[in-house]
Amino acid sequence: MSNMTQNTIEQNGCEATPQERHDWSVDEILTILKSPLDELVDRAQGVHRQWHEEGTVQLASLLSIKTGACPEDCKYCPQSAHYAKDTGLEKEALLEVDTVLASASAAKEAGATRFCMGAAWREVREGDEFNQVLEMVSGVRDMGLEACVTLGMLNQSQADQLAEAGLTAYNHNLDTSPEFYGEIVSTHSYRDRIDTISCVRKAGITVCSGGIIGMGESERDRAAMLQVLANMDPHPESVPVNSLVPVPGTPLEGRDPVEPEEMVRMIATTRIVMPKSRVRLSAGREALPKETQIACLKAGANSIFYGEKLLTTPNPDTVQDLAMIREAGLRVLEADAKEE
Ligand code: SAM
Ligand code: DTB
Ligand code: SF4
Repeated sequence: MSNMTQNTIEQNGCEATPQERHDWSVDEILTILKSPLDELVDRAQGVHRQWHEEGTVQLASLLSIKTGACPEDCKYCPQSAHYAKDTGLEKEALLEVDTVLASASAAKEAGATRFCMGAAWREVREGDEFNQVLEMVSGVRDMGLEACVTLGMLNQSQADQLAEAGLTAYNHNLDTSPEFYGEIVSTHSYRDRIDTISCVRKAGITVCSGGIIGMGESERDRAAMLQVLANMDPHPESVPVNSLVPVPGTPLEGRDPVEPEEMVRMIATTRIVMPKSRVRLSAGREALPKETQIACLKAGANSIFYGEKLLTTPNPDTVQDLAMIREAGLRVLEADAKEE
């Protein structure tokens, strides 16, 4: 351990996370999640400073490259065909490669360093559409951006082809605890999610995996999801923490909104148990006061989705986001200043 790291640990007391652990128990994580808010945030800030001295926030832009008509029944998701007659979401074909690359270029112009492409697929199927996605990935990489895709389940050969195309990261969220998953999705299993993540890892692509709070899960479920993620070795390089966007027409439309404090708690706990990962303050920012978002950035979030749309729902204004980052005393991560 360097002297500097040792000093930082001493300054922050014994609660720092001196090294990454992969043996967390659910109870340990739950205790952290439920600890007094000041203590929790202090501890997360200490860990954050210890591992991310640079104080930067990554801007990741999102684009839905294939929208709607997904055969899966994820109860939070506006893109599921099961709820289409109630959400009114129109099905769209896969976007053209040029259209996607124009959007990536605009995101880069606006300051993003990562470009994430989402398809409402249950799973990847090889063929013309997958080949077009491979072209999108290499085109985005050629622009000097990190490329992430989220395409549902995949097998090893498909993961290897994405790696070959230069993919930086694959997003596949666990979304909640193993115990609660069946309440939210019945058309695929938690095991399926883990298997896809293993293929991504074996292909040498970085893993982006996190979840959603506010779906009716307990605090123990939140801790249990973090346990599964934190006990992966290595940890997912990026961990999106979404709060439910309760889209009218989905079965979860009537859920109580997530209290701002719960988001701060979830971000802080994620930072403590996965000290090195990029923790992304993800969906749900439209409903979060700016002060809460700043509290999340200070408690360990170091990435946001940037751009006025997520996949199908709105996201905050970019000018306001840049002002918020400045107000938090942080700066935007620049293209060639990667420190992952
Ligand atoms: N079909 C792929 C899959 O399920 O992995 C990729 C697309 S899916 C829309 C990606 C993620 O978006 C989900 O795992 C979930 O975490 C998030 N998401 C979808 N709808 C959401 C909502 N209403 N609120 C918050 N997060 C949501
Ligand atoms: C993630 O964890 N959140 C993003 C991204 N990964 C793909 C998606 C959020 C979607 C929110 C609902 C929508 O806009 O459709
Ligand atoms: Fe939505 Fe993905 Fe579930 Fe399809 S698999 S319903 S796109 S979350």
